[in-house]
Amino acid sequence: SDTPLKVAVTGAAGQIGYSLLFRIASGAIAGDRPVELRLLEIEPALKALEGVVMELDDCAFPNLAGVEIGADPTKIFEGVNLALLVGARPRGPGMERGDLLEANGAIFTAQGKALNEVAADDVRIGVTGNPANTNALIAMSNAPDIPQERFSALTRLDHNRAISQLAAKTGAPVTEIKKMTIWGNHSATQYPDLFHAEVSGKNAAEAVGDQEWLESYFIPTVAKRGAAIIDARGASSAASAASATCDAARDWLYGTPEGDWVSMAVVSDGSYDVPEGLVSSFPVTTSNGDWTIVQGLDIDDFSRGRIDASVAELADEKQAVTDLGLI
Ligand code: NAX
Repeated sequence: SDTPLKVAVTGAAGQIGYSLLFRIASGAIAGDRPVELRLLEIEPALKALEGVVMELDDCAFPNLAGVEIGADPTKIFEGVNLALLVGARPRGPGMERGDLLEANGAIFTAQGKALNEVAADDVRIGVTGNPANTNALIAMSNAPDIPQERFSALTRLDHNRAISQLAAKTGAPVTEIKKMTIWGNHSATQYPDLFHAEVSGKNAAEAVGDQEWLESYFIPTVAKRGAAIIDARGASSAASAASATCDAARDWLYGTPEGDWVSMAVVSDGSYDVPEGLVSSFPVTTSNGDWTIVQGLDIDDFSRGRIDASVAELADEKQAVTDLGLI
């Protein structure tokens, strides 16, 4: 189609935005289809955002059909087909978890309501800003007219990190790794699952054949990769988060390849005993803009314990935002 895909990005003047906007404008989500960018920021960041827009102009991207910026979500989200909610309130010094949830609650209730009011009928909403799963739950709960299936939180970066670690361990190229799964919360409790993944068509856990590596190296390395990057870089992951945000949106809109799946945090229908209504990461396939949770995987006791622990954390966050009156 030649009609531009209207893509909103929030927190557009931030670190992730500085990588994400250029990837979207050069086709990482929609390929050759033109895109129109709608960039939301808070007032004090609009000047910096103007500078980023100057740079977007200077790239002369052939498929960038237009850019609009502003601080009012009901203007910026008008008619958008895809909304990437990246901007969030980071945890500051001395901030308790309740303060963090409350600060983000204010952002995601307002954005959920604005999307409900003005987004296109076919809108898909991807949440990258942390705490991503619970922010998605808040936005979803404040947008009653948008089907719940249109909301998702990003665990694709964790998924890609897990693929990369498995590739390094086995010597296989990343293209030979299929059916990776991240379960649960995008947090240190997430569970990257090698028992259903494949390396060159073989079961990954068997191909690795090293439960000690899986438990003591692989899982913590994937789960704590964000902290390792902050240690090394002095700033949190940004280019890789932007890349994963594009991967997730592209696969959601255009479908997963035959014989593979991806990880997305989506509203649970009770699959795998994850309580209905929690936004939790699952293995999903996508087609025509809709996702389906992969069914029928055998979950052994080891995996069950890991999934339950992460899901318990999500239930806890849900309770906290319920108590705050955010959902
Ligand atoms: P930055 O602090 O660089 O940028 C965030 C931007 O959001 C700022 O420019 C800020 O002005 C803006 N913002 C704040 N409130 C806003 C609002 N109400 N409306 C619009 N914009 C608003 O953070 P950055 O490094 O870009 O990270 C963004 C978010 O992604 C953070 O919450 C971060 O924790 C999260 N991440 C999520 C990841 C994931 O895999 N799900 C990985 C990377 C990243 O840590």
